[in-house]
Amino acid sequence: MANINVTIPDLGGANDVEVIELCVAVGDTVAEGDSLIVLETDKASMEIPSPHTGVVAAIHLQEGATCNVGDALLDLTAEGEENVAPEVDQGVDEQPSDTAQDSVPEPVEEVAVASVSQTLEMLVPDLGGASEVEVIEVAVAEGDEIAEGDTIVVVETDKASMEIPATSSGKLVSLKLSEGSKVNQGDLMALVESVGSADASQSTEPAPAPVASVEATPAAPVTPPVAPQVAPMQAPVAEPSRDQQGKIHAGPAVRMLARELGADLTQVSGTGPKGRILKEDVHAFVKQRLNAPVASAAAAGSVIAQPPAIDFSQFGEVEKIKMSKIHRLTAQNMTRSWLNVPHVTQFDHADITELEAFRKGIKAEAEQRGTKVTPLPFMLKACAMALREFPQFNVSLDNDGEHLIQKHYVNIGVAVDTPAGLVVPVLRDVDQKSIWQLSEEIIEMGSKAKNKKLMPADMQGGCFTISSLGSIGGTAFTPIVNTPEVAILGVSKADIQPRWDGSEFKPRLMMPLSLSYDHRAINGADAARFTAYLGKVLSDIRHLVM
Ligand code: CAO
Repeated sequence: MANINVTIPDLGGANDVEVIELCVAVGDTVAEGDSLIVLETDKASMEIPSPHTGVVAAIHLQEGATCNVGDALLDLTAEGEENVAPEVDQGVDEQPSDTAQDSVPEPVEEVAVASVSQTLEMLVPDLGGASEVEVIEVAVAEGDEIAEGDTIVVVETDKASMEIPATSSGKLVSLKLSEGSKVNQGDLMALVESVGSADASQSTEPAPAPVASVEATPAAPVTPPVAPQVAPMQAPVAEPSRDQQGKIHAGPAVRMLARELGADLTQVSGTGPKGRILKEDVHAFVKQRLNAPVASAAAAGSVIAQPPAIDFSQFGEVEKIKMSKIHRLTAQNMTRSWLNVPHVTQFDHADITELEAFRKGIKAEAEQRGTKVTPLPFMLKACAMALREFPQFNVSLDNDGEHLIQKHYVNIGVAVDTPAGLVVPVLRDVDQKSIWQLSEEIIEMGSKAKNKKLMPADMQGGCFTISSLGSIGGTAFTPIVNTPEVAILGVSKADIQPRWDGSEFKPRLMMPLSLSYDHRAINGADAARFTAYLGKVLSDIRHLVM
């Protein structure tokens, strides 16, 4: 008989992680791999599997307790084994032992034994909460020698396509994904044989996820499963940011069920202890969603007929081209916003003559700093100030239809046109950043967008969006509100125009502004004040430092 002290494994750097479920009791017989407890961090819930078969002799953690790596979890009594010490470090300098490995729930790599060669598992990294993400391209083949940073696959989420790079170098011995596969965080992508590494304890795992059963907390989907013919929006899309939603309390089985049914857990009310979401809650939510829109749409008589299908080949040669996923989802998002949000667009001009002179004056300094300053960072800064001045623009409509969610942070998205489609990376805390910082971030985000390097987190948490067509042309346009935000600023090309100064016409550089807003949240007078304020700040950028 042997006593095995099972400890908490590496939790991917998370501290004070909550025990949300005990899966065993004292006296239970557990098999290797059986779940012992379920932990929940801000980002994921995870089951800790048993490293051994045995009988639970004592449990050291209770539901609701918090724990850290190395904490005593429970004691197992196993037959025919020596006493087993808690987990020890598995570096190459240590002599790896079965017992040491046994206290780790599920190793993410095969630790090299008296050698520096190892087979490493490459897992799908954090996809910003997105699940069932489609692999649209596989960039490597089995047998390839790959270097750290090489693209392994390209995946496409609701918001962007992105390349997933190799996290170490070596020979790709097995590829576990193919084009069209649907992947989640933690899925096995590939096995890589790394020979001659100086440090065999180094893992290629992108995020040091403790076990294979880690489930990313699903963020609110960008596109909920709503047909374009929905009734007037009674439940606006939840802000896809975990910060605003708070933690979702649900076990892995509930999360899996929600994924299978396409239910957005951020919108499900939990009836379990401490508001925990149960399977019944997911079923009730889905049932309600299946009934409600049909009934209300029909009642409102607002079902919109699809245009009839037309065979265009009768008029000439045609070609059927598949839309990219981003393109399809952008189309759905635009339709949903256009149909649900009562849009109004306020047009105005900002006199940027002095701003432009200042911008030209700092061109040399910008070059020295290795950056470039366009009018956009000034627009961002001015909008951030306007959002502070007019907080009614920095809200989202709550799902209950009775509240507004007032945001006290100022994150602004910038629409970027890429060959793969329209994406909106979000710049954080714009009100706290300098023009230099914003210029650098715009360039970085624009380049990431065009090179498919944006991660979902880069596109979440926006309060307001700027869509700038200023480098292209046009005098005005009517941008569509990027729900759940309530306003978007369209910027067109600045042009010299004659302005009357009271005694004569003067040539002034005028930048056209087109502010579209959700008339449920904002009234017309506020919109006119907002653009007038932008005009004031941009015409005399000393206001930007006030
Ligand atoms: N009026 C006049 N000129 C403008 C201007 C404006 N409103 N906005 C930008 N410009 C000028 C810039 O000053 C720059 O000229 P200089 O080199 O002489 O200074 C030139 O246009 C090009 O600017 P840019 O596009 O490189 O940089 P930006 O900061 O304006 O935009 C980014 C950055 C990432 C938004 C841009 O690269 C991009 O992708 N633009 C596409 C716009 C788009 O797709 N919008 C979405 C439409 S939504 O359907």
